[in-house]
Amino acid sequence: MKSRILYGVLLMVLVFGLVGCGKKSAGPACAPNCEYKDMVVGFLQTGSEGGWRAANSASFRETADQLGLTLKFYDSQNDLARQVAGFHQFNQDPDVNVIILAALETTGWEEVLKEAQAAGKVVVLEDRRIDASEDMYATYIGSDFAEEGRKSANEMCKLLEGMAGKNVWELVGNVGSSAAKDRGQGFRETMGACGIEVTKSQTANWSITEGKEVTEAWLKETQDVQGIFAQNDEMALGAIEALKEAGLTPGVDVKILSVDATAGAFKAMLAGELNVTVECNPLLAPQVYEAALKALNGETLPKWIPSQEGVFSFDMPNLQEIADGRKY
Ligand code: GZL
Repeated sequence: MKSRILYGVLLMVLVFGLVGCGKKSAGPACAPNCEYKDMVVGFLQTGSEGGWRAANSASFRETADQLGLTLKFYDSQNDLARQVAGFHQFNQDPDVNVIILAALETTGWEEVLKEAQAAGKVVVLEDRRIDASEDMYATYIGSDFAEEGRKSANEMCKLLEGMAGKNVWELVGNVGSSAAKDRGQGFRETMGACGIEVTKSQTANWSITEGKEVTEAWLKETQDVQGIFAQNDEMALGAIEALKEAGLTPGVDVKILSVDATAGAFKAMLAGELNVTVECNPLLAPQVYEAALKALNGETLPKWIPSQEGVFSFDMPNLQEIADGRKY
C-alpha cells in the first residue's frame, strides 16, 4: 500500500514539474530552423512624430516585404497606455512569435515582458532602450544616445568658439524617453570643456510646433543666447522659425545644432539656417529582423547592438551631394 502512495506522489510531482511550474513556454515549432517566412512580428511603433519616425516605420514595412515575413504594425499614437495595451494584445495573439518594441518611455514594461516570456515570445527592443532586466528581452538595437549628446556638445563648442557668451538653450524630446534622457546627459557631460552653460531647457515633444512655441516664449524673456541644442531636427526647425520672426538670423546670430540628420535638416543646412545635425540612424529593420530570427532559433545575442552614425555640418563642401544620396 505504502509503495502505491509513494508512486502516486512521485507521479504528481513529475506531472506538475513538467506542466505547471515552468517560467517559459517552449520555443516555436520551427526552431532551430526557423526562416523569415515563419516569423510573425508584432511591431509596437511609438507613433508618427516626425521625419525620423517615418523613415524608421518605412524601414520595417519595406524590409518585411523584402524578407517575406508577416508584419503586424501597431501605431501607439504616442500614447504609453495604448502602447502597453498593444503589447498585451500581441502577447495574446497565438500567431505572433516575435514582438518588436520602440518604447515611448523607459519604464512600465515589467508586466508585459513577463507575460511575453511566459508565452514564449521573442522580444527585441529597437530604437529606444528601457529600464528592465536584460533577461527579459533578446537584445536592444539602437543608437548610443549619450554619445549623440557628447557629439552635440563637442560640435556646439566648435560653433561657439571665439564668442564671449556661451549660453545654450536646450529643446528636449519626450522627457520619459531614453533618447531625451541620454542626449541631455551626454551633452552635459561634455559641454564644460568649452564653458557652455545651458541657461534654458524645456520639452517641445519632438515637434516643430512646440519647438517654435517654446523658443518664442524664451525670446520674449531675453535674446542673450548664442546656441540652441535641439534634441531632434523638427524642434530645431521650429526654433528657426521663431528666431526669424524675432528678427534674428538663425545659423548666424544664433548657432543651431540638432540630432537625427533627416531631409529637413539637410534642407535647413543648405539654406544656412541650421549649422550641424548629428546623425541618428532610423534604418534599423534589417539588423532587428536578423537578430529576431537568431533569437527565434535559440541563439543568445549581445544585449546591445549599437548603430553606427556620423555628423553633418552646413559648411561641408559636398553637402548637396550627400543630401541627394540619402534615403530619408
Ligand atoms: C531616436 C528616436 C527619436 C528621434 C526623434 O532614435 O527615438 O525619436 O531622434 C524621434 O526624432 O521622435
